[in-house]
Formats: sequence, structure tokens, C-alpha cells
Amino acid sequence: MKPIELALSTKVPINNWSKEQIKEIYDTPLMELVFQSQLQHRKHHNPAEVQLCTLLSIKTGGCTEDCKYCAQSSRYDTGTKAEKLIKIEEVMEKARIAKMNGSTRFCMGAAWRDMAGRKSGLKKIGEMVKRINDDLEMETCVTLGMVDEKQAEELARSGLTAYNHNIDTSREHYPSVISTRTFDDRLQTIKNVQKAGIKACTGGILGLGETPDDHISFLHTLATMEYHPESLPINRLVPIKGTPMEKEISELPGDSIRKLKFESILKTIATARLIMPHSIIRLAAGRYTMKEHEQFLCFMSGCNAIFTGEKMLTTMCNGWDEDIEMLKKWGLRPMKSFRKEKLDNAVINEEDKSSTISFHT
Ligand code: SAM
Ligand code: DTB
Ligand code: SF4
Ligand code: FES
Repeated sequence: MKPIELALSTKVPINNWSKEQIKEIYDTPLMELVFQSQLQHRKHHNPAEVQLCTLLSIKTGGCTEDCKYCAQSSRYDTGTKAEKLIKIEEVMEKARIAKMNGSTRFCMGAAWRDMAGRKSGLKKIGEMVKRINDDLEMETCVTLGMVDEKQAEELARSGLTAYNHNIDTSREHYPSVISTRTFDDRLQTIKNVQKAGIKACTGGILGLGETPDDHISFLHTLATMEYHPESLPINRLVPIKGTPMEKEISELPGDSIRKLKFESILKTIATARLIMPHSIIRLAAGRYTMKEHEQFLCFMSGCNAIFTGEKMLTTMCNGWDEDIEMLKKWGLRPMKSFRKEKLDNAVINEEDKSSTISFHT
């Protein structure tokens, strides 16, 4: 059976994909690939729904790591000032605003390497998670660097929905981007959060000078995890002045294989949709650099979540009003939170009945 047929034929996610199978899917002519990924999307998701997620930086800058793309590493002169962990009331205020604007998931990011020796920070973040869950009934997500099993369990006890920790790129390209922690360290954190019963949000950045083979290898790592990521963010590099990656690779002369084409973003999203049918695929950093029709194509290829709001962590983000207008124009609507779904299931069923777009679950 051809790999695309295999992807479409199974209800249960497959996690023994070979790189050759993934390459065959990735290299399918684009028209066919996008069409098949949309078919897969309709089998497993409501195609009219896009999850709205809002980010807040709760601890900005001063990070000891050397990720070559990052505005928050203390090793580069990017103009981002190091700050302390912000107060819970400020977090609640931002989460309230996000909810009022239609976001159902609230993600909090900290510029830390790991949580070692941060007992009081972890406790405070647990309180933030609990308050957002209890007072606002939003899904919660944090990204705090590496966590061990115990730290993950503590976050699980506070009611955390998802933990974001990206593999960022392929195993092969990874050492050209980060030297202060390994690819396997990253995989271990993802295992630790999954073991604690927290959903894993893990994906990466496109445009770090990687090749199409790296995209395939990156997808292979994600699709062969014991449990596919619940959420898979696709960031497009936002070149930050002062970092080693300040010049977008696509702007560099020569070495055309390493130039990120929009087409490669689509191929990566469509392939991810086919081989990880249940994952929520989120268009993340750098979306503001995309034209509307480019975003539209990403949704066609199976992307079903966005970050929306005032800001990403340090970079720009498309705002709620423009996003809600864009989604409406295309017949899309914000996804309900599973927390809310439990409460008003009947209402959701009524809405689904009247939906003009058919979908199967
Ligand atoms: N310190 C934590 C960590 O590294 O896991 C959490 C924050 S970190 C900013 C979260 C993710 O944002 C990174 O793994 C990377 O994929 C993405 N990111 C950071 N800077 C970016 C940039 N300039 N362009 C695109 N994505 C970026
Ligand atoms: C992810 O993959 N992208 C988001 C979220 N997970 C935490 C963060 C993007 C940050 C982009 C760079 C910045 O704003 O500083
Ligand atoms: Fe630190 Fe995370 Fe930025 Fe790397 S990506 S420098 S770990 S904040
Ligand atoms: Fe929150 Fe991915 S960063 S769901």
C-alpha cells in the first residue's frame, strides 16, 4: 500500500513510520498532497474549527541557553531585558482578556533552561494554572524548559492541560542550532510530561537553514513517538537582530537547498496532518509574516490552531479582531475548549447538526 493510502486507511495513529514512507508523502506533488491532507483532516477533525490560543511571557529574557534563534538568550545582544517571574494577578488579567476575545487555551512561557532549583517558581506557576482552570475554565499550557518526572507530576497535580517543549528541528541539524542541551534531553522532557499525564505540545521551527531531508527527519521523530503530540506547533523563524540567525536563511545568497520556501512549510504541515492525524497542528511564530492566502493554504493542509493576541513572547502576533474576521470570512470558527465541551455538550451537538460542512470523528 502507498504511504498516503496507509495514512488514510487507519483510524488509529501509526507510530512506526519509516523515513522513506514519510519522504514519499512529503514529495507528493503539492496539489495532490494538499488535497489528501484535507481529506485526512476531515476524517479526524471538524474542518470548520480552529483552536485559538494566547501566549504570555511570564518570565522574559536572561536565559542561559544558546539557541541561535532566540531573543531571550543572554548570550546575544538582542535588546531583550531579563525580568523576574511576573505576579499571578497580572497573569489572571491577561488570561481574562484572552478568554473575553475567544481564546480557549492560555499558554505561559518562561525563558529558563530547566526547572532545577526552582521550587518556589514551580509552586507559583502551579497556582497560576489552578486559578486559570478554576476561575476561567480555560485550557492551560506552560513552556518552562526541561522538566524531570517529579516536576511534571507537580504540574499535572495543578491541573495543567499541556506542556510545550519543542524538538525544534531534525536530530541531524540540531547541533548547528543549539549546543547547551541535546536532542535526547528534549525527548526525555517530552516523555516525562506524557508519563505524568500531561498532553505534549511539541514541534519546531522552519527556516533554520535546514534542508527538506531535515523536515522529513523532524517529522519522523515526532511521528514515531510512543504517543503522537497532542499539539504540534510549526514556527517560521522570526529573525532576531543580534542572534546568529539574524539574517533569515532565505535571504542569504546561494545554497538554495537551505532557503525556506513557503512551499516547504505547506509540505511539512500536510505531511504532518497525514501521518499524525489526531494532533492539533498550530501555526505559531512568524504567522504575522504570512499573507492571508498563505495562511489559508496552511488551513487547507490540515493546520487547525493559531496563536492570537497582543504578542507571542517577544515577537509580533496577529490580533484577535483580525483573526476572527479572517476565520469568519472563510467559514471557520473558534474551537470550543474541551473543558467547556463537558459543560455544554448539548449546545455543541446542536451547532454541529446545523453545520454545513460535513465531518467525521
Ligand atoms: N525556554 C523554553 C524552551 O526553550 O523550551 C520555552 C520558550 S521557547 C521561546 C519556545 C519555542 O519558541 C522554542 O522552542 C522555539 O521553537 C520557538 N522560538 C523561539 N524563538 C523563535 C524565533 N525567533 N522564531 C521562531 N520560533 C521561535
Ligand atoms: C511554540 O512552538 N511557539 C510559541 C510557543 N510554542 C511557546 C513561542 C514562539 C516564540 C517566538 C519568539 C518570541 O516571540 O520571542
Ligand atoms: Fe532559552 Fe528557550 Fe530561548 Fe532556548 S528557546 S534561549 S531555552 S528561552
Ligand atoms: Fe501552548 Fe503549544 S505552546 S499549546
